[in-house]
Amino acid sequence: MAGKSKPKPEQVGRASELRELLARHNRHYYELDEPLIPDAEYDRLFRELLALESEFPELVASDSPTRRVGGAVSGGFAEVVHGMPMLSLDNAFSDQDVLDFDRRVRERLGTDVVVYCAEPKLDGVAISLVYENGRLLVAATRGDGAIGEDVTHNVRTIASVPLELRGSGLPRRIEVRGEVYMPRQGFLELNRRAQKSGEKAFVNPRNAAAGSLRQLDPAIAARRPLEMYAYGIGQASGGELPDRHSATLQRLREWGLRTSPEAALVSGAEGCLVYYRVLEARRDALPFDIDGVVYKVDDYGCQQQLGFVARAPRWAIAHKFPAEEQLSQVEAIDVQVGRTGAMTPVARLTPVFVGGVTVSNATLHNFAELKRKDVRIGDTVTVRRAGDVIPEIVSVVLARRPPGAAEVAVPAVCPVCGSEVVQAEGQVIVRCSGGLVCPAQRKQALRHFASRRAMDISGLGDQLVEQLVDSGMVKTAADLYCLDQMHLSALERMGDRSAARLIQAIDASRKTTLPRFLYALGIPEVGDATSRLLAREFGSLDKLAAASEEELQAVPDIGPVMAAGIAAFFRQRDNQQVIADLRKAGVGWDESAETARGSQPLRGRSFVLTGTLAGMSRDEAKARIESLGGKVTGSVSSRTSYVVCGEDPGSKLARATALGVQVLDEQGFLALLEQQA
Ligand code: D41
Repeated sequence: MAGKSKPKPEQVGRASELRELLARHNRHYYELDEPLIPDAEYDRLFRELLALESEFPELVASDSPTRRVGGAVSGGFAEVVHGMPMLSLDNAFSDQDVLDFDRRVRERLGTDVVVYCAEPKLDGVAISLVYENGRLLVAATRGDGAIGEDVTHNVRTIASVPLELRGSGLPRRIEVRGEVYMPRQGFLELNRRAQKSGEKAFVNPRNAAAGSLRQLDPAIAARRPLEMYAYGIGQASGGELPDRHSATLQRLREWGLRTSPEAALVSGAEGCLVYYRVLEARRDALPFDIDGVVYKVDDYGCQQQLGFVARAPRWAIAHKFPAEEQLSQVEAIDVQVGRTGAMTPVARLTPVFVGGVTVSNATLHNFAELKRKDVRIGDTVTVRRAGDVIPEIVSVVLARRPPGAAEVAVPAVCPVCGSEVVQAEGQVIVRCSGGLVCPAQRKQALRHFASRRAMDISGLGDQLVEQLVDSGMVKTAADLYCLDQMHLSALERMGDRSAARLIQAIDASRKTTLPRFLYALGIPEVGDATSRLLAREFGSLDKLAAASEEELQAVPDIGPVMAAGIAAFFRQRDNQQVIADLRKAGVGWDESAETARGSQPLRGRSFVLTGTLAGMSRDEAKARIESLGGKVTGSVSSRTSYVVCGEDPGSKLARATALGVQVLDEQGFLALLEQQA
């Protein structure tokens, strides 16, 4: 039996090593607000120790990190003894973990189906608010669960924390439990400001929230964009309380506290998992970071029956999303040459599962960034992949740097074509000066030309571009239109059928639109929104090509740098030749259509507005949609294109989610409008 066997010496050693490691990471996380490793790595160490201790109970030390909930009190703040301990939550990392949790709950309760209250797990700082006779008396962090730090002076500055509760049925004294967090937008602005004034940036919104709460000067906290959601109550006396968690949330709302609008009752493990999927799909659209879902048995009678184990209630569990940060090793640092010659260092990583996908490359953006982050070959790094954003290296774990880890310098010549490397005065970007002589630039230009939002030539994938350029068959985009079936079929791995399909796709791309064509040309700095703008303003390619820098700058949203870039592009002989060749090859568009179509980009799309937008009134939003040809309707149906969701949305949001209608938050909505402008 496992319990009877003795731990091997290396297991005893490992347990003590884990205890020390965890204690150190706890200190960095809770007291210094500066974690050294990603949460997922911490969780792994923690679980390893937990597993060792449960196999060999004699390894459990009284000061083991597994016996404590959270960090110690760091000093500088008064201590607050919680009326009821603030427990932590057990974690579920898979569907199976949730099924097991639900089975345990059902077995203990002896029931068939359990009703759970599911809510997002905010990634912030747990807080306890003591209200006496309806007035905020004390606000404290969780601390070690039993004793927290008095941060009342800072919490008082948070607008969504009422200083006074309203309504009826208030207990004489009550502990409200919740999470203080910093919305993503506010976090980005805070870091932008910090960077400008040369201060240190925070690693993530949670650390920014924690750092703000431990300020001694409340004026600093007051300037930080903090918010709070209440998710439960601790000790309460002198009043009647509801008998279910969901009713408590309702009551908290009535008293003027903010609770998560996403909280919902679900039935059984099945219901939990559906809720999880829906919320995971919306994760990026939420204005704040969440790291999972919390399921709580709704009925308080059942909660009581289930009780607690050492650190956590048996009636609740946190179902974590795949971690967005993981550790990996840098195996090499390659230099990629882009469409405009820009050289980008790219880290080749030991493959790691992060944010739901396996990542083996991470861009370092440019050499200045490489230097700033001081990433070296052999380093252990924190890799982050959030949503559909490209993976990036957040930081190096310096403690794990191997001796002799090599730095990577700016190459003296282009690694692809050997051309000279240039760096313009005051610019961070290092470029290959080879232009279309450089096969790397040629390949990127072709990929861009064929991409979906440009000429949309399906079948012209990366590998084919590689073959076409390396074989010398294609030098410029115009050469694509001279390819024939015979030549293509001669390429390796190219069958007759795919060759025929590709020829057809290239042929079909001849008939295009001016904005697509402009975008496809790959003019520096000109994305697809600017291409549409230029097409609308100038109406024809010839007029645009003939425009002076002054005329270009007269267009709203076109600045001097972009105007100079556009004018220079059309002045260049090689570019003129490629454009002439493309037109000779039959690439064309209906210029008369540009102005008419351009002005109504949202035609045929319908919008439903719900909740309050921070930046504009409902009438204003409606006017902007309509001015772009879109329609605003009052109710959500499967034909609705978008639901625009502001603060405190109504049932329309739930309906949109149920129908699978795309939901835009305020940022998403503004981005959409901007795209059309
Ligand atoms: O949103 C959260 N971070 C959250 C945290 C939540 N929605 N509910 C929570 N419920 C609990 C119990 C069930 C123990 C009352 C929690 C936490 N605890 C919690 N936060 C930090 C440690 C534990």
